[in-house]
Amino acid sequence: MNNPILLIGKPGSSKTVFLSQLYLRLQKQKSTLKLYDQVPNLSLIIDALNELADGKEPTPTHSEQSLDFMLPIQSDGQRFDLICPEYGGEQVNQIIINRELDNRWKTAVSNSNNWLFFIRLSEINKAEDIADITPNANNVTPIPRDEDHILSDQVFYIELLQILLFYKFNDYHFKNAKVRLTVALTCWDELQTKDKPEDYLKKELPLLHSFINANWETNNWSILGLSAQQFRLTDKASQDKYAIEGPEKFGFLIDKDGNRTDDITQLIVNAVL
Ligand SMILES: Nc1nc2c(ncn2[C@@H]2O[C@H](COP(=O)(O)OP(=O)(O)OP(=O)(O)O)[C@@H](O)[C@H]2O)c(=O)[nH]1
Ligand SMILES: [Mg+2]
Repeated sequence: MNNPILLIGKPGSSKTVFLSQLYLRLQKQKSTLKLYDQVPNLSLIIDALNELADGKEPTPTHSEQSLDFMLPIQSDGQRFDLICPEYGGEQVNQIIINRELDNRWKTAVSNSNNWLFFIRLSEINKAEDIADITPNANNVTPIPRDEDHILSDQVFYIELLQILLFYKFNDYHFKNAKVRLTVALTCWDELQTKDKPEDYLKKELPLLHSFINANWETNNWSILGLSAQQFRLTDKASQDKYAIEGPEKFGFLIDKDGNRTDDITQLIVNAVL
């Protein structure tokens, strides 16, 4: 049985690290989910697997790459083939620039009722808040020109969801019960918070939280924290930990109640209908 998950995330949002760590967890049998067969297209993540095993951060995925990564998964005796695209996140930026999906994305959106939405909150840009500007007669802030206009990430994510919902023929009269939406706040280790993931999103991106809450059935969406890598691999001590103990020893998930588990495959359990 095929069970396509649409993984949606901007560049640098941890897509490749997550798919690599997910594969390693499954392969080393360190999770509730298991593989029931060989993974057919491992070449898609082989460079990232090698880099992580050497304690190096993976190279960004080529923006042209857009291929499906398939994992034959077994859960409680049930088998399903998880299909998840591995692509350069620059494509997501292009969706917002062009306000449309190319054919591959159209097919992916129409085939999947499980959307896994990656947001790296440590890297978001926020719109300038007028309340933060102190008027000063000697230093008048120039009025921004049109070409200076940049979407805040919060608006970016809402626009993106609206575009995806448009191609899913969403009827805004009803709350969404068809597409299961799982928001993963990635690189959770960088946030240094004890908040529950939903509380944190509400604090950081309140409009996005309201948009999702207003448009999805309560039991059809959730927010989790994900740290697929657990820490940056920029210093020698961290690199050595990866190289000596193995990447699969690291990474964790924060469930919606704020509890931590090392079994990051639970994100898939949560994301699949
Ligand atoms: N601290 C920390 N860094 C992470 C984590 N996951 C990924 N990173 C780092 O963030 C950067 C981006 O991660 P990738 O997995 O390549 O992101 P991506 O979404 O595949 O990016 P593109 O391929 O450009 O679309 C890399 O330098 C990773 O090492 C994490 O959980 N914690
Ligand atoms: Mg990538």
